[in-house]
Order: sequence, then C-alpha cells, then structure tokens
Amino acid sequence: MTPVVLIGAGGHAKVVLEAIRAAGLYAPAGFTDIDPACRDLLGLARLGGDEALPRLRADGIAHAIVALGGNALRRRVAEMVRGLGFTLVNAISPAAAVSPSARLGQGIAVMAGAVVNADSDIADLVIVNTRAAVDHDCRIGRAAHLAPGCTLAGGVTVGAEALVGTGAAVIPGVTIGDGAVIGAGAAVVRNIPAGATALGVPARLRR
Ligand code: JB2
Repeated sequence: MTPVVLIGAGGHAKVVLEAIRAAGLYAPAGFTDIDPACRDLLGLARLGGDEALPRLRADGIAHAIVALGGNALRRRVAEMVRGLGFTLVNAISPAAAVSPSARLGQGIAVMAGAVVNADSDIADLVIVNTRAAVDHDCRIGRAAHLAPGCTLAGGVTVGAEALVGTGAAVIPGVTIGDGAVIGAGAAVVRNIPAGATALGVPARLRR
C-alpha cells in the first residue's frame, strides 16, 4: 500500500487516521506535529515536526494529508507540503456516501455518515465532517469546513475557508461567502457575505 504521512496529531487527525485505516487505500507511515510532546496518535508514531518533511520526501514518501482542523492553517500548511513535492490524498470514510457524479479535489476529509450528493463540487482541503449532508449541485470552496451534522440543501455554495457550524441548516440555493462563519444550529435562509458571522434561527449577521 502507498505510504502517507499525516500532518497534525490532534482531534481532527484522529478521525482522519481512522478514516484512512478503514478505507484501506493508503498505509499511514506516521505523523508530523509541531508539539514534540505529541508522540502517539492511536498507535501511529511521530516522525518529527514539519522540518522532517523534506527528509521523508527524499526517503520516498510522496503522499500526505494535512489533518489540521483550522481552515486557514490547513490551507497554509498544505501549500507548504505541496511545495515540498507531496501529493495530497483524500481521507474518505467507507461509511460516507459520496455520489459517483460528485467531483472531489485533493486533501479532502469526508467522515463517517457524511453524504455528498449528485453533481456537487468539493474543492481541495474541504472537511465534510461526521454526518454532514451536502445535497445535489452544491459548490464547496477550498479549505471550507462543514462541521458535524450540518445540512446543506441543493444548490448551496460555500466559499473558501468558510465554516458551517455543527447542526446548522442551509436552504436551497443560498451562497455563503468566503471565510464566513455560520454558528452551530443556525438556519441560513439568505445569502451570507464573505467574512460575516451569522447566528441563530433564522440566521442573522452578528454586528
Ligand atoms: O503547522 C503545524 C501545526 N500547527 C498545529 N504543523 C503540524 N504538523 N502540526 C501542527 N499543529 C498541531 O495540530 C498541534 O500541535 C496539535 O497537536 C494539533 C491540533 O490539535 P487540536 O486537537 O487542537 O485541533 P485539530 O485541528 O486537530 O481539531 C480541531 O478541528 C476539528 C475539525 C478541533 O476543534 C476538533 O474538535 C475538530 N473536530
């Protein structure tokens, strides 16, 4: 099996690791984490900080996944990792349902119970977290995070690095701008501008 290095060893990395193990397409070779105290991730060993990555690449490990939950951090670290010559792989849980007509980029995590429906686009570095639902014709921008249990109806657009909070619901055709944050449990019934925070039912912009 093709070896893959995980970048990061926190809570998100645990779930990514188990999705990779369950899918059985890649063999986790270890992880890098900036915290030297972080020595073990569910039986996987620390290979060093990110300064170890050039050596790992030279040793023949060519695949990586950036398992960091923060959207901007994940995007920045992914640029660095790609710059070192790694190819980013996807961690797709076999307990997720991904439509054959959906288009997936690279470095994506789709967790158990998630659904990605027909003709949706999932850009690089997106997290479709546990039990999140993306219905048909959605467009999810680079390094966005759809948190556990959120629901996007058909034709929703989510901008790059946006966060749709846990349990939030978004009605059909709405656009959520780049970097916007949707609070947990919010009901989004109109477009949300880039960089805005929207909370509540129905969701209102935080002033
Ligand atoms: O630049 C980095 C870096 N920055 C932080 N490179 C590497 N290799 N590792 C880095 N880290 C490490 O990421 C930290 O030392 C820490 O071990 C880990 C972050 O762990 P934490 O559990 O705080 O966050 P997370 O990003 O794994 O998970 C968050 O996001 C998920 C989506 C949490 O909020 C989770 O609850 C959430 N499910």
